[in-house]
Amino acid sequence: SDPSSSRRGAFIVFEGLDRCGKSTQVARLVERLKREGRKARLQKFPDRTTAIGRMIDAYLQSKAEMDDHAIHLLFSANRWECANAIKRDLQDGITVIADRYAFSGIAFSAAKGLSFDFCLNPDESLPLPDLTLYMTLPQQEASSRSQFGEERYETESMQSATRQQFGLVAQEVKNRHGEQRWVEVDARGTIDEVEDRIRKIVGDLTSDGVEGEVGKLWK
Ligand code: Z5A
Ligand code: MG
Repeated sequence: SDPSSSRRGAFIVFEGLDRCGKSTQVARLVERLKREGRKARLQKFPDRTTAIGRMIDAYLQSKAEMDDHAIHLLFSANRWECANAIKRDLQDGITVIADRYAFSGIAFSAAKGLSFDFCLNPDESLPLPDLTLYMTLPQQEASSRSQFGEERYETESMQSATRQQFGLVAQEVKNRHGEQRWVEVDARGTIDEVEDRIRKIVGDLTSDGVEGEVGKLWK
């Protein structure tokens, strides 16, 4: 029998502060996998196209105000409405690459002052990423990239508070789910240089798939 048939797609998440190049690299990775003949798809969070996503979009563009707890729960609900499709695709052998996920949810809301536990709980049992790539870039380099500062959280004080919270999130992932699930990527340099670093890190996961069930976040 073919051993590869029992393997599912990998669930890979890209995280990091603003303008570090997540969307650029996620698009490159999905394109490369497809070129190589693999099944892969992109999942953006927030997904601004759903009804909940449109409320989030209005909030981020400061066209709507919302209590901090309420917007936190909407970001989480936006992930839950996509969770079954992610699980089904992984079982069907599709590699799912997410542009942000629950870790942004915790880091940004905790940076505003909500309790870490409150921030973590609504995402409990969501599909567990097999690998999270946390892209790091010094703040001055991020601020100098195009369009920084257009949305609600794009201020230097918010970004530095969020950076601190991402450190706590990383620790939580490593403690609960193992060191290997959270890897830092240096996001400095050209787009090609960063792509190369990422290619080396994701190599086996995207070529061989993953054995076993999709895990549950924070369980
Ligand atoms: N948020 C939250 O609070 N709670 C949640 O649960 C979730 C999110 C999921 C919107 O997210 C906000 O929602 C975000 C977190 C919060 N707020 N903040 N801050 P978003 O993902 O929709 O944000 P975005 O508008 O897509 O921006 P971004 O993701 O921060 O940018 P990026 O994807 O990391 O960067 P990029 O678009 O790939 O690149 C930015 C620019 O730099 C662009 O012009 C590129 O061409 C350029 N670039 C990229 N790579 C390079 C290199 N290597 N060198 C030079 N220039 C480069
Ligand atoms: Mg982006």
